[in-house]
Amino acid sequence: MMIDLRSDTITVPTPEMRRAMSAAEVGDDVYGEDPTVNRLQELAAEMLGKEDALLVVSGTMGNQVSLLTHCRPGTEVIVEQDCHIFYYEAGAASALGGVQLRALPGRRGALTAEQVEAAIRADDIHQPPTALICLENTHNRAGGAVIPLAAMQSVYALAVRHGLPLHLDGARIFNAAIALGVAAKEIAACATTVQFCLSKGLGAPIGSLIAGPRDWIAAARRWRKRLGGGMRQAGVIAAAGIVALETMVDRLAEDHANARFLAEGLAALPGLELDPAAVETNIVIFKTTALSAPALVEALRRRGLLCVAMDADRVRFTTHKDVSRADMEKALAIVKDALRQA
Ligand code: TLP
Repeated sequence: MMIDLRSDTITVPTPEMRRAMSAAEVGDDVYGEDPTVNRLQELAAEMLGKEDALLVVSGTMGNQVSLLTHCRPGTEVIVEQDCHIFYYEAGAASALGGVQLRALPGRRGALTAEQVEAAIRADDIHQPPTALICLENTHNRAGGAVIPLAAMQSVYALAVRHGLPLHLDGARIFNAAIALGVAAKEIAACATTVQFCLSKGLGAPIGSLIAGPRDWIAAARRWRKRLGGGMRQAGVIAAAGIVALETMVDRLAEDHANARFLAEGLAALPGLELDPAAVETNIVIFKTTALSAPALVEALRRRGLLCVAMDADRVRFTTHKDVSRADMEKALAIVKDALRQA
């Protein structure tokens, strides 16, 4: 059996999710008539402290529907330079929205209010008007780093001062909430709109939600339809999402403990560099000095451990509900063996 640490997206639905899916009451969601989708959207809005929420196919669709709803072509969006919207969405902001992304270097994924303020455009016909500020929490490429509440609050206060909306890519907002020991709605309170995923650590097979003001969600619903994301009897998906929100949030702490355990073991190995104290959630990114990242990933794959290279010398391990502490111990033994033979 392979130990699969490529992503928390590889998690499979729980038996309870499967049961809920097969028993789901459904209707045509393009007419707003799927009771299970409606229940999921209400639950999501409630958990995030927003007026309304909308189910979308994926985190990428959630972020892009959000950008399309907030921005006009020719406007600019301030993002952190390693964020998913900039790095992993296949240029969608420009391809679909005609939006220009202004990427700023973050510290562990976070931007400061001063940095963002300096990037807001002046009212000048030469410049693209700033339309939106984006943050990502937890931050994927920063190793699952959590942006502290105070840092989120100060950027949000700045956005409000400038009359700009703030969109949070909270694909893993519940990991951030568990790590900070706060309710997800306290994090969401630092953003105008939020995207979060059911299909990562929470274990649902498909789906993300965007949440925000009621009139904004109404406009987002039209963008979702334009993109072909209007689903019909989507209650079969939503049913698993409800189980995810009701039963899978608190156990994320286990994934965080496994990630820290893994990080401590990896830090002790020659040829790898990382600070285990910097591992706050379920993502472990480390530097490999003895082998290139792709070579190490391949050596691990041959030994039964799957992970991903982030760039030439960094590798990512992601923990999730479908791996155990025993798998962590096996994974460490595999890494040790691969490095010994290199
Ligand atoms: N991240 C995936 C890959 O796309 C890199 C992963 O394996 O981590 N925001 C963040 C912060 C994400 O990490 C992801 C997925 C998304 C958005 C997009 O979600 P999906 O994959 O549902 O489009």
